Amino acid sequence: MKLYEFEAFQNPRRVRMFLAEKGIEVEREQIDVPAGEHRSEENLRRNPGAAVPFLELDNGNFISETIAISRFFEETYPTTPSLMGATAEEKATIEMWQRRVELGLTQATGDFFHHATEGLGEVDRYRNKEWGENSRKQILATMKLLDTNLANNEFIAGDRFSIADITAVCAVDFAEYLGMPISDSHINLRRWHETVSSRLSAAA
Ligand SMILES: N[C@@H](CCC(=O)N[C@@H](CS)C(=O)NCC(=O)O)C(=O)O
Repeated sequence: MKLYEFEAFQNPRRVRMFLAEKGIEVEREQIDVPAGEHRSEENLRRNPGAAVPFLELDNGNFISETIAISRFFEETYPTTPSLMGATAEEKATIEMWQRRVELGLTQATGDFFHHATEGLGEVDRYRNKEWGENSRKQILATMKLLDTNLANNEFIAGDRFSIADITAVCAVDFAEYLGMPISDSHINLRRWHETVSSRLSAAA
């Protein structure tokens, strides 16, 4: 099994954090995304979505999409800590928050990066500045939503650490890199960020 990734980016970090929380070790290979290596013929065959991360299984098949890769490990290693929920309600609640965070922060920070900044430079030349700036609004609104939610919950999907926290901390850190740090007024989000960032997996 091998994980193809590019260390600096948020989606590969989500998978590394997920694996670290579960104590699973997987061989990794770097794909030079800023150089466009993810768009080579060979890598497009492995992941037609032209992105990292993607996982090569021992049977030669490939799985891409961070959430699908995480699901594979969640199901394959059932005795490791569950990060995607145990009961029907837990699973649905985690998925609800994971989805909100993925659309409102992961996707929006990606759009901001590609459209409001130089993004991947020559590798990806299409820019729509207006769309980039619209993403900023979405990022700030999602941070506010999370702050409100965290007033009554220790973690994003309730009282247990889950994949929703992993998705969120990776996106919040990327937002900070893009010049959108957590607002001083968001005291609940700040408290949560400090707690989650102090986990060993956050450095994976
Ligand atoms: N929906 C995909 C998104 C993956 C993604 O966008 N990865 C970024 C790195 S964080 C990438 O490889 N971007 C390449 C590009 O935009 O050309 C997932 O969840 O894994």
